Amino acid sequence: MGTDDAEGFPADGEGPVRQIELSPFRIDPTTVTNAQFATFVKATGHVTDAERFGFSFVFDGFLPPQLARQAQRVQAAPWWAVVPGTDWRHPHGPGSDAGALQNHPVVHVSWHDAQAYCDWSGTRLPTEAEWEYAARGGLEQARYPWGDELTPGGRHLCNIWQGDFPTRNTAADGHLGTAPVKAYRPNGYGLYNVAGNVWEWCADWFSVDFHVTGPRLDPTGPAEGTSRVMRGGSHMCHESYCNRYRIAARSANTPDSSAGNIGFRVAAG
Ligand SMILES: [Ca+2]
Ligand SMILES: [Ca+2]
Ligand SMILES: [Cu+2]
Repeated sequence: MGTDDAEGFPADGEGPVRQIELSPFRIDPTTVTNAQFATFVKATGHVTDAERFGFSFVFDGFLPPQLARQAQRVQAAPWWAVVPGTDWRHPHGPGSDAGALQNHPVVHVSWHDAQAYCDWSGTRLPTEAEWEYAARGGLEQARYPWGDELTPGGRHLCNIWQGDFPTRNTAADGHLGTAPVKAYRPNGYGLYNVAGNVWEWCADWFSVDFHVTGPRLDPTGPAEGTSRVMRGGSHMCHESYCNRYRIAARSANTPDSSAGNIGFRVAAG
């Protein structure tokens, strides 16, 4: 687990490379889809954090011009627009519709929403160590789930950003925003889109250094924290800005946060 890759971000706590032992577990080949999340909401009446707060974060390139002009921005990352009326059913703001995206990952779901889905479905979020073990697909210390080269033979194997971030997305990989959860070929363990498409919530609290001296057997992360781990990168990741589609890359967000590039996959056992 972990990396000392020269292309990595040591400040994120990607290293050191360490030996981890995990008990057997199961993990879903795909992230949870809009169709699956709709079944959950229908059964439980669950109201997501984005719906309670009345807004979520949308990449401004997906907004109609008028909404994009009006929207408040995240100062440090102005391509993120704060858009009222955005939620998992309306992923690109009010007036948009996830109806045509049934087999795409559900987005605008917080860590709490993901937990609620797990409670209902008798599953759980993977620990960060489980996620990484599964995402590696049996390869040892490879940079990506399929090897060390991003586009072997010029072929795109995951959904990230091509062009100039954040102004021009050529979608050379076939997808401007999210892709269907089974797009591209799976890794050695049969998991789809661990790299790119959407960030995936993990169970652990985030820390940049807890793991350095932390448990090596079934690690579950620190006992407390302010943000939850997200792994895998998303359709908005570009090598010029954030190459966190590498398998060892890490990120985090507060557990009530949601955005158009964050989803989750479930585990069990
Ligand atoms: Ca793409
Ligand atoms: Ca992913
Ligand atoms: Cu990124």
